[in-house]
Amino acid sequence: MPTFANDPDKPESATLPRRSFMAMLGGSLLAASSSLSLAQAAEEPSQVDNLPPNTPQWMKDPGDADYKGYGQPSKFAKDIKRIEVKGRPSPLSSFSFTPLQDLRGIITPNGLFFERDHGGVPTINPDEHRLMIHGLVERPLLLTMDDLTRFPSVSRIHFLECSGNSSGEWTKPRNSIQTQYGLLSCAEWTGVPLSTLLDAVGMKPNAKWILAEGADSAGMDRSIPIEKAMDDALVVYAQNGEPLRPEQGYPVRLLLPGFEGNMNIKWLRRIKVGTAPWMTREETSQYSDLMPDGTSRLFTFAMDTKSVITHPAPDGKSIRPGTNEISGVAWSGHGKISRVDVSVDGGRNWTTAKLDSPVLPRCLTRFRLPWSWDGKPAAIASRAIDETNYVQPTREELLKVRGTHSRYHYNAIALWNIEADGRASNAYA
Ligand SMILES: Nc1nc2c(c(=O)[nH]1)N[C@H]1C(S)=C(S)[C@@H](COP(=O)(O)O)O[C@H]1N2
Ligand SMILES: [Mo]
Repeated sequence: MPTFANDPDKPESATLPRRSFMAMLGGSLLAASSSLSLAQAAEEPSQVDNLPPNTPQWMKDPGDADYKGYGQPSKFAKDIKRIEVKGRPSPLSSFSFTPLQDLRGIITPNGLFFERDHGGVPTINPDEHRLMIHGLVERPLLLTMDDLTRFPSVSRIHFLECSGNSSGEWTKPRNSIQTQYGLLSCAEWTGVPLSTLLDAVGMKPNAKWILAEGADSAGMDRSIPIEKAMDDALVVYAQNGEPLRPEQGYPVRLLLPGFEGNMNIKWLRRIKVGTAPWMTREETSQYSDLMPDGTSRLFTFAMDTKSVITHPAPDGKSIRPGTNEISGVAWSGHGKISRVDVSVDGGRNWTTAKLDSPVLPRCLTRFRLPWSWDGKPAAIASRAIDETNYVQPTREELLKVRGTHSRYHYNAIALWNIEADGRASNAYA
C-alpha cells in the first residue's frame, strides 16, 4: 500500500522531501509548480488533483497493459525529434539534425541519430546484399551478411560528425543549437575491425589506400589511408545494440572513428585496395576548404576538437535564477578529451568542468558545472582541450586563420547569451 506520500493525515511528511530540495534551489520551485498546475488546470481541469498531497489518477487506474513489440517514447516526450531539411542541393539530398538540447549523457538514441543522405535512403534486402573486397589483394572476397557476422566482432562507442556541422556559423550564425550543431551524434557500434577483413584478403605490399563505396543511388565513394583502415576502422552492422537503422546504412556501413562523417560510407558494398587516393567528387569539389589565399585544404580527415553547451542552450528550456547545471558535450577526432573549461562571463574567466566517466577516445564526453545564476544577463561558453593539447579556438581565432570561404570543419567556441528571462540565444546570430 503506497501510504506515505499520499496519507492526507501527514501533509508535513509528504511535502518534506520536496521542501528541502526547494530550499536547495532557492525556494523558487513552489512558485513554479503552482503556476504550472494553474496552466495545466486551464487545459485539463482534472490534472490539478494529481499534485501532492493527493493520490494521482495514474495510481488509481490500472496501467496500460498493452503489449508493445517495439517501445516508443512517452507521449509527453513526443516533441523530441530530428529536424529535417530536404532538397538541398538536389531533390534526393537531405539531412536531419539531432536535438542536442533535449539529450542527456553521451548516447544518441537511434531514432534521433542525425542523418545525411546524398541520394536518399536505399531499401536493401540484407540477403541480397554483398560486400566485395578486391584490388591489390591476394584473395578477393565477396561476403554475405552471414559471412560478415561470423568474424570476431567488437563494440565501441564513437561520435559521428558531418564536416558540414556548424557550417552556418562561418557567415550566417543562426539562433539554434539543433540546426547549427546537430549534425553530431554518438552511438555504440558493433562490427568487425576492417583490419581483420584486410588480413583475410591479404594485401599486396604496395597497398597504401582503400576506396569505400556505398550501395545507394549516390554511389558515394571515398579514399581512406591504409593506416586508418588498419588502425581502428570498423565495418559495423549494429548501432546501440540493434541492427543499423536504414538511415545509418543498414545492413552495413564503414565507421572511421573521429574522421569526418562523409568518409563513413553507409550501405557499404565495396572496398578496393590501391596505391593512391582516387580523388573522388566527395574529396575534391566537396569536403575541402577554400583558404583565404585561394588554396584548398584537402584530406582533413580527423574532426578537430570541439564542444558545445547543451543545457542551457538555444531551442532548450529557459533557466531560473539560483542553482543550475551547465552541461554539454566535447569531442575530438584526435583522441580523448582531457579538459573542458566553462566561462559564464563571455570568455574572460574560465572554470574547469567535471567530466563524466568513461572518457573514451573519439567519443562524446559529457561535462558538467554547477552554476548559481543571479538572474542578470550572462554569456556562457565551453572550451575543449584534447589529449594532444589542442585547444578549441575562439571564433575570432578560427576566422583569422581560415577566412570565411569554408563550408566545412567549423569548430570554434560557441557563445550563448543568457537573457534576463532565462532564455539562451546564440551570441553570434
Ligand atoms: N553511401 C553513402 N554514405 C554516406 C553518405 C551518403 O549519402 N551515402 N553520407 C555521408 C555523410 S556526408 C555523412 S555526414 C554521414 C552521415 O551518417 P548518418 O546519416 O548515419 O548520420 O554518412 C556519410 N556516408
Ligand atoms: Mo556530411
